Amino acid sequence: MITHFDKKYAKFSNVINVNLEKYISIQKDAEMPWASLYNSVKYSLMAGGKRLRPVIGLAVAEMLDCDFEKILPYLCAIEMIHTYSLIHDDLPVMDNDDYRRGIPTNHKVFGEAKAVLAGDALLNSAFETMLSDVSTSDLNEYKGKVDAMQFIAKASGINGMIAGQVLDIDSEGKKISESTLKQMHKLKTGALIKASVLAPAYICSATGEQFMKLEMFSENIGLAFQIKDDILDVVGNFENMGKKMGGDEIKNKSTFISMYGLEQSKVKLREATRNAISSLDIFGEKAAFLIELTEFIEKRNK
Ligand code: GRG
Repeated sequence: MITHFDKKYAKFSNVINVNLEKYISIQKDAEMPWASLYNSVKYSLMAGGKRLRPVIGLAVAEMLDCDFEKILPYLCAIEMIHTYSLIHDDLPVMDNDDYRRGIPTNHKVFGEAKAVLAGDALLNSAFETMLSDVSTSDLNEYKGKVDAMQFIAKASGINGMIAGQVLDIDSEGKKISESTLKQMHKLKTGALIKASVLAPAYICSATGEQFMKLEMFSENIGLAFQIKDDILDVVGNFENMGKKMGGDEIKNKSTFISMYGLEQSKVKLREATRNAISSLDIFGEKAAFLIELTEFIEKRNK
């Protein structure tokens, strides 16, 4: 049965797809001899994917009564950065995966060199997209947008997602502490999810209290997302996930499953979900869709 939530999620992810297509098309110069790289970029960017991060961002903006047009360049930029990270993570030199989003990984189709460059191009396209919006913005929106952009840069940077990936690589085959595991995920996946919540908070001028609550919310959904991702690597399947499962154990990765086991991981997932939802109390009924999204993160099978 298709629920009201499903319809709204599909509507929001469609808004994102339309805008991603728009922003990435601006970058294409068909006359140029390197235009073929654009096919590689588009192959991964438009391959589907849940669009969870930008959908969360739209839900936050709606809750704050904020115009979607103001935040779309920033949310699409986050999805571009996320896609770049997946392309690079799938490379033989990293996780060496053959499938992603239900289709062969970028390097399987375009070769490793072009996959590296497609990732690089997406990262830069993200910043071009945001900067081109900032440069034409009203002065009264300028500060929030620059703050959002700075947050996104840090979240994906050397002390953010990239740091998390370094910890992930360095922890393979080792026994790591609980705090290192948490820090690794906070950086590797949590930071960009946090940016999806806080970029709209900056741009939509959230109050100090709203900002603080959204920060708590984002940290808890980041944790819930990662615990669920680790659970799905054990119980998920290719049809739903669009990639091979079970890789964490084969690669001897440090995960919530290797640290706590499946049942205890489910308890921790429930706890993080509950904490995320309770940090939305101050928003009252306006938080309804964001609460459903949080429950989706807990219950998803893809
Ligand atoms: C290569 C710099 C660099 C970083 C890679 C985030 C990351 C760091 C790698 C991705 C590896 C991975 C599978 C991490 C687990 C969490 C995660 C990001 C899952 C995929 O995200 P979803 O489920 O994917 O939102 P879709 O395809 O729906 O967008």
